[in-house]
Amino acid sequence: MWNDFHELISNKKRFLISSHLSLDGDSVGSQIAMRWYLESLGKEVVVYNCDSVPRKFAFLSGAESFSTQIPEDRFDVVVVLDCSNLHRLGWEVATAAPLMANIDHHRDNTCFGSVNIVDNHAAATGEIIYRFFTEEGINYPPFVAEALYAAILTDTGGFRFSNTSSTILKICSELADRGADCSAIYERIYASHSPEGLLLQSRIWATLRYHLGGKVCSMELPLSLLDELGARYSDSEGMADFTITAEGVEVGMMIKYNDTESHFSLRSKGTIDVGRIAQKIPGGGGHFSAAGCTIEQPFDRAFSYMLEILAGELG
Ligand SMILES: [Mn+2]
Repeated sequence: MWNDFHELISNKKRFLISSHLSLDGDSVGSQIAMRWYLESLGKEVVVYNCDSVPRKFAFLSGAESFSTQIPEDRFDVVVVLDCSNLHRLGWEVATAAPLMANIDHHRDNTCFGSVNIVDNHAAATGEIIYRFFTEEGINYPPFVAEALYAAILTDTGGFRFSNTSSTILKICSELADRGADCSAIYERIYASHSPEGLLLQSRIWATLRYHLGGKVCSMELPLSLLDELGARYSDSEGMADFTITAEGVEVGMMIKYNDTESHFSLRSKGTIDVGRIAQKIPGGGGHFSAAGCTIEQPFDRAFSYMLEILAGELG
């Protein structure tokens, strides 16, 4: 599987790495690891993303060099990580380089690369990169182990989701042996907030409502609240996971909206495939138990449309 990748990168000099909008722990960690790997081969590497690194992942060594300045140069190869389709990148990547590597674990990946390394059984793109390093006998430094650990930690919801297997725990055990500080990483990602960020979360909690006989739970974030409180978009990250924590709830949704569009983060406890539901909306998609889509409608209309879809699914 990696032979094509080796062939793609051999004799190439200039690389661009990029990932999806709203960077998460997996996209940040995977990009740090891939950057280290390519640089260790003597390549020139730029990491560019539309969005900046969320505050809680900024402690990861290597994240400080991520750029949000759209690159004007041409590259030999673009490496796209953790991104199921090019739309999710949020920028026009096609002109940046003639060749593209696509490394991802989303099952709805559209295989848009010149080389596609897509393993939908992997819990995180970080796990795919870990396997690559392990199979090749690559000896990576502690900061890379830390980045890969953060990638897996966050894509398993802090080892809560059903993708938390014994294999994943063994991988994380090795990453800890290689220098990932599990307790410090947990603290930085899950237990550190800005005062404004925590206030924002309290306002989001206050919007919690149940629907369809208690089978659906929702929380909302009007994006104007960010300015009002001086909080950041990334301060709300991870809150969607709480929408499925009440007993009896089968589908949870967190809706972030402005006047013209409404973004839904969907969560499922296991009976409903929210990835399939998100795919009903153009540009939407994701995993069985966690997915997202944007409806280009103001909140009220988008919300009742989504409830209608869910009513059909839940019978
Ligand atoms: Mn991921």
